[in-house]
Amino acid sequence: MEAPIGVIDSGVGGLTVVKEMLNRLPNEPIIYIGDDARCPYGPRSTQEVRQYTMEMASALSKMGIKMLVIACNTATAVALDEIREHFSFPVIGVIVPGARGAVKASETGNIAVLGTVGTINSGAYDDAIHALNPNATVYPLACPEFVPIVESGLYKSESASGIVAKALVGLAGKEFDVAILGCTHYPLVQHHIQAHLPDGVNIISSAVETVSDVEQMLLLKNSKRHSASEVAPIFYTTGKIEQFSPIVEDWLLIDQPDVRHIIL
Ligand code: I24
Ligand code: DGL
Repeated sequence: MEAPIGVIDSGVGGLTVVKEMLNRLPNEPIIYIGDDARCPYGPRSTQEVRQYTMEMASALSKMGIKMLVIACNTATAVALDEIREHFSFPVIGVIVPGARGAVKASETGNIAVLGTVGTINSGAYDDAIHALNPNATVYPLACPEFVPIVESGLYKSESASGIVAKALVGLAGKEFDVAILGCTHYPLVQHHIQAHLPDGVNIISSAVETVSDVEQMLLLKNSKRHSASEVAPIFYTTGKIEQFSPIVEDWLLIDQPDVRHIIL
């Protein structure tokens, strides 16, 4: 099928999911919308996040997509069900895949979840984990400091390590063998997170796990694209093209990416 897969996010963070998709499903065309003008979603109200997510999904629906991936954890946490009910194409969020990866990887059933305030307050990861393993114990931790560390570029410096260490004190004394990176940005501070978690804790990235679900859904719906030529992804931003493009170039290693402005 030639129709593209739509991917939406509060900004550029969803490019962590796109990166996995380009690696593992290189023949699938992608249309991405990043709502940079209203990023971050993490501190916003449920109602705002639902409305913004619906606006992005509607824009992609009009362009014609065969599937939608909500790459943003905060948007998935509060808007997935509503978006699913509203459209006829399959909709995949990042939370169930992340939860499944964690439940599979955990021997003890004790799982830490790191995310934005919106994601953690929604309880969506707790629900998804308990649906898969009713005996699981979940330790949720909101880490509102982490998105700003990445977006300021501070994640590359050693001072980020201290900020991460301080946040993770919230898990002190808890016993868990798996931690979920329940936010698009956290793979960029994964080394700092790993360094300040107890030895042997396995880190699961929802971005990585999600692509398995996308692939499965393509097979289930028999909607995998057959031609083997690669199609360049199209990126829309509600923000500034000249701020979005360098991040795409840097992160996805695409020269002169097709980045366009969109008003929602
Ligand atoms: N990373 C993210 N957001 C940013 C950033 C970053 N600036 C530097 N890096 N800025 O998210 C957000 C501000 N908006 C304004 C509107 O236009 C878009 C940007 C994480 C991205 C994860 C893929 C650091 C950085 C980078 C390149 C690649 C990855 C990365 F410069 F983290
Ligand atoms: N994309 C968001 C998430 O995965 C992080 C950035 C934001 O707060 O908007 O939760």
